[in-house]
Amino acid sequence: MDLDHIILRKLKMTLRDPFTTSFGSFIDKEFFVIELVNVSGISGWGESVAFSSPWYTEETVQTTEHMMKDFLIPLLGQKPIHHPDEILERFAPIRRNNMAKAAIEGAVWDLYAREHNQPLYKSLGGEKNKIDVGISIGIQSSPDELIKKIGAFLDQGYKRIKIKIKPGKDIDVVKAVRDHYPDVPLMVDANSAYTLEDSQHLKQLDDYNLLMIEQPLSHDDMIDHAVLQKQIKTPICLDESINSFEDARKAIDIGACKIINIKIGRVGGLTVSKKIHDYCAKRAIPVWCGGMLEAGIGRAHNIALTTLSQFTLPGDTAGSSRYWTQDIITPEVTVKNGEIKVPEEPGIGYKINWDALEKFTVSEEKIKL
Ligand code: OSB
Ligand code: MG
Repeated sequence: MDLDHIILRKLKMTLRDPFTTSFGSFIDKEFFVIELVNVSGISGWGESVAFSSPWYTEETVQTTEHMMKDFLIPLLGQKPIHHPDEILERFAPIRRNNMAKAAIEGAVWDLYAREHNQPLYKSLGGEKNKIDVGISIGIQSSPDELIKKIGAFLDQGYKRIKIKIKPGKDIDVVKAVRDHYPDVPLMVDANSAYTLEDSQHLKQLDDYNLLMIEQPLSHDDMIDHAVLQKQIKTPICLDESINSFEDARKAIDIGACKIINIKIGRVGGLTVSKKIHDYCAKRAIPVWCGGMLEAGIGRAHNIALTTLSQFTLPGDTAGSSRYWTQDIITPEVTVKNGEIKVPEEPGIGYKINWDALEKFTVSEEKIKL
């Protein structure tokens, strides 16, 4: 790959509705769109997923910028790259900062696929031409409000419902939803809001036939998750705790989870996502693709990843219109009968909507490689 330059665009977009988790609410989203251009003028696209505040992981929009500009882009330009898999090792001297790494690596993958005139999902070894999708719904003001929202998303065809929980908004909410929708594939996500002292409380969730409980305990406490999993029947799925291939291996080995949520940004890119996926396939651990309220470019990467065979559960990759009044890609991502059709065009398979990209760009910088 003959790289020429990289353009970092910082965008600001506003969600259609606030999204509330146990750790805070989102309405505005700032992030970077990475355009990596080769000497022939072909562009590959990546999107950073860190939020403005370090609530979900320690990274932020600002740390992403610092890492990309001062460390990762210089490493990228240091010597030639033949295949995107080399990026993981190239960036390894930089500790963590996985979302910054993944943003750049995503652009390298897209460019690689475009240079080979093939869709990104095929470059990754994906096998599906459509993917099953679910929806993640934030904490609502009342169970009635939540039940209404769920109804609307079920009408749109989403194949599983994930609801956010936190202490004080958990068992009663799940009970109300279950009473109303006895058979809907349902799961909960606590975003680390509990401790092991809550294990008897969480055990009550076993009565509601949930697909899983996502990240009940602390981001850095895999051991307690293993203890909790022995006490509850509901499968634990880890999100925040899995930041590398080694985390996934260890979590499975000690029984800290039965399912893994793979987020490209959180684990540091598509190459490591694939490695985790392949390992989970060997260990018969189902995986699904998580979301970070992405705009179209990040969403397209999630779609491509989800085509790998062990993504056997519907993920959080909803359609563009669930988040935005206007997305930065064309066509926008649409969901029909709970499925997204995987695009067959080269690279991420969607075109950049330049009007939207320019409208949402707040700053732009070109860096020669
Ligand atoms: O835990 O998966 C999470 C959104 C922001 C931060 C963390 C999470 C989420 C979601 C929504 O659940 C995923 C999406 O729809 O993109
Ligand atoms: Mg989660």
